[in-house]
Amino acid sequence: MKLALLLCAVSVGVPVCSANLITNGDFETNAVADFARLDTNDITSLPGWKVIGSACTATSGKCTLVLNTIYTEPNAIGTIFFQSQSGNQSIDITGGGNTTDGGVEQTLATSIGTAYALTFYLGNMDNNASLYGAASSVRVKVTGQADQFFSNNVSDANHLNWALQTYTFTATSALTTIDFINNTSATDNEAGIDNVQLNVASNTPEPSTWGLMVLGGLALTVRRAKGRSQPHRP
Ligand SMILES: [Ca+2]
Ligand SMILES: [Ca+2]
Repeated sequence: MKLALLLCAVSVGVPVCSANLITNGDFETNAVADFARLDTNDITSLPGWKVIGSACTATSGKCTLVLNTIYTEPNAIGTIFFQSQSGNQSIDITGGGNTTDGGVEQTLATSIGTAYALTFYLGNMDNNASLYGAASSVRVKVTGQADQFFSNNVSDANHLNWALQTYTFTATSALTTIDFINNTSATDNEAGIDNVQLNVASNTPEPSTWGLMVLGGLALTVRRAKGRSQPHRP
């Protein structure tokens, strides 16, 4: 514990120890029993996030679903499982069925010229399941940046496959909005998002370098302490 605290204290501002800037990036706030359908412009159901989408408002499926990790569905291949990547909840930005342009967004303070690392997990349901036969795809829209597209086409039998996605950008505004917008084929009803994190990524040594520096400093301190505690030889 003491070493961990020291690492944090020494490496303030580096990704390995900086705080996640995203609010409720794990979608755990406000527990749902099995799942919940969220409509566009909802800013209360998922604290920190605003539900977005235009086409999805005209359907009963809503824009984004919150899924408890226990949620399952019967399917032609047997029961399929929508386990979270982290914690007890994830979201599905295809909404109910596939409402084509659902998603969520969050606006947060950023420093112009600073590089940030955005990471998240993208969930794909087994492509062998009926209604889930395509890759899960998301369009990430960040203020001042070109749109980024991420896709996961890996199938785990009857379960979600969660794949880590990363994107580094340099902020161009004091306020940055990050959108996760469904880009999944209408033939597939799941695009999972979980464990969203944003950390400062600029002008810092690699985490491994920080670790070596700290351990080197500790070794030096220990050697000096030992030198002081040893009795003088006659
Ligand atoms: Ca979660
Ligand atoms: Ca799929």
